[in-house]
Amino acid sequence: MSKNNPEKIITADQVAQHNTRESCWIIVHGRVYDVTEFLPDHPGGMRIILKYAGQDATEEYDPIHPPDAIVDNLPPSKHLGRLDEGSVESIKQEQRIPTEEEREMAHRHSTKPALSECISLHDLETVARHVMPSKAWMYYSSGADDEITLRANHSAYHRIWFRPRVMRDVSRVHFSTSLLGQKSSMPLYVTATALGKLGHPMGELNLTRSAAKHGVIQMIPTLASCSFDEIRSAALENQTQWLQLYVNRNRDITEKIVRRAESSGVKGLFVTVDAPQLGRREKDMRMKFDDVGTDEQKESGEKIDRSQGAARAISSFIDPSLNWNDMGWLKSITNMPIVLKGVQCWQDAVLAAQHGCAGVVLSNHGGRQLDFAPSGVEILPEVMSALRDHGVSTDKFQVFVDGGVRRASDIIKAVALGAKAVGIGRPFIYAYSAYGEEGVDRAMEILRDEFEMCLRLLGARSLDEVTPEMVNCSNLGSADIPKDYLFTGNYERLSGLNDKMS
Ligand code: 173
Repeated sequence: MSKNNPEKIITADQVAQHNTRESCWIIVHGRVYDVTEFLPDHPGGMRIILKYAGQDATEEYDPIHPPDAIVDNLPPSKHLGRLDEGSVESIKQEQRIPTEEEREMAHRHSTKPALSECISLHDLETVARHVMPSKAWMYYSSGADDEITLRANHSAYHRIWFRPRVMRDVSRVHFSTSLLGQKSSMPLYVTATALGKLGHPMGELNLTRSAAKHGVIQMIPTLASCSFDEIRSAALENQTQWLQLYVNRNRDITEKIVRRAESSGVKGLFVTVDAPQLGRREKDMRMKFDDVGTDEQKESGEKIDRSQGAARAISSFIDPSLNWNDMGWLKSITNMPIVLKGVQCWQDAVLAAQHGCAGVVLSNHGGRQLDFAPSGVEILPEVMSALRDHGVSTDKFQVFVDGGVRRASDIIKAVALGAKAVGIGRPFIYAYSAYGEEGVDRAMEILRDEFEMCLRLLGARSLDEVTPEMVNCSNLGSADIPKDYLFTGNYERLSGLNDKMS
């Protein structure tokens, strides 16, 4: 809501006159804002706003910002008033000439395979890649640097083989569990991923609604496209949600977020600790580069480094000074169990336990942060044994893993090695980017089917019976390093006589 001049009605024509660098008004959600002075400070660059100068910027704004961001970031004097409803249509119609990419995407959506044809998470991902706007695909799919960790996250699971047991009565199998004291129908949760509306207009709500139907816990991201309140209100009364937290340089803001989450019924706090600075995701950076233009920015005196990429540009609020001494403060502002998300070696897992955390997520942020950080499942055995050696009860202190999971068999491998559950991020986003909420439902059903089959064939009736003896992980830690496509591509091209630069 506009805090200043709430009554003032402004026509689309009036807004349209302020379409320059010198006087730039935009419309977001039916409100008119003067962003002229804010232009140089916009974390995503100036040019993207100028593209909408004098116009309705809601469609561009929505996927990247929580609904209140503009209200909170502009001083009240820049909240000019409400757009005259009657003039909205003409301005919208003018804008609604679909771009070539939009037309192509609409065509791809209308000709994509029926959802029932998707029988694995890979299928959903394939369709998503085909139908998603390239900006969204590049943002979600990108990993840091050469993306070696991104690929290692998945391939690490291939180095773990099963040691199945037979001749057990597996007529009934069940795989429900308890995560931080909350029921979960499967040993998995929907992990936090930012900017959910890039893939689908309902954004994170697709995940909330599907998770409710399937008894799965959802971790709400700090940087969701939907607001925290929207995501909480979409949840059913007894549905469990956790909060993923980026600690802000301004601790008061963080404290407010945490207290609000706890009082609204959130059941766990997952503090991201692997992102004091955001990694270089080059696919995403290239996209942003196209969007914000080139030299013009320099000439216009813009402060922002345009080579950032969507995520990096909006991450400057994250506090890189966060350290173990802050644990006391964190514990003092909440009674929720605190889990550190992004632990990458056993020493830090032990420290987390010693600092009173309820658990850790062994994670490298989906391969988006430090390239050559090990995959979570790769370090799981050494983490479990170090925790035991340090007298930590691994019943009370729960170890989670995320990154690279595409099958229930992957999850069962992690459970066998001591993980309580596994976080799944990209596959669910791809599922809804392709098919909306039903896509997530389908992904959940596929995983459920896979669990049932896999447990039977492994000879385990419940997760308690999935023990370390049921996997052979002697190949973990071996030198199976994914290919470096960027490097190899250069040399293959140079050596080929017929190669031409395209
Ligand atoms: O991985 C991410 O993209 C991410 O966590 C993030 C962080 C800051 C801003 C946007 C996304």
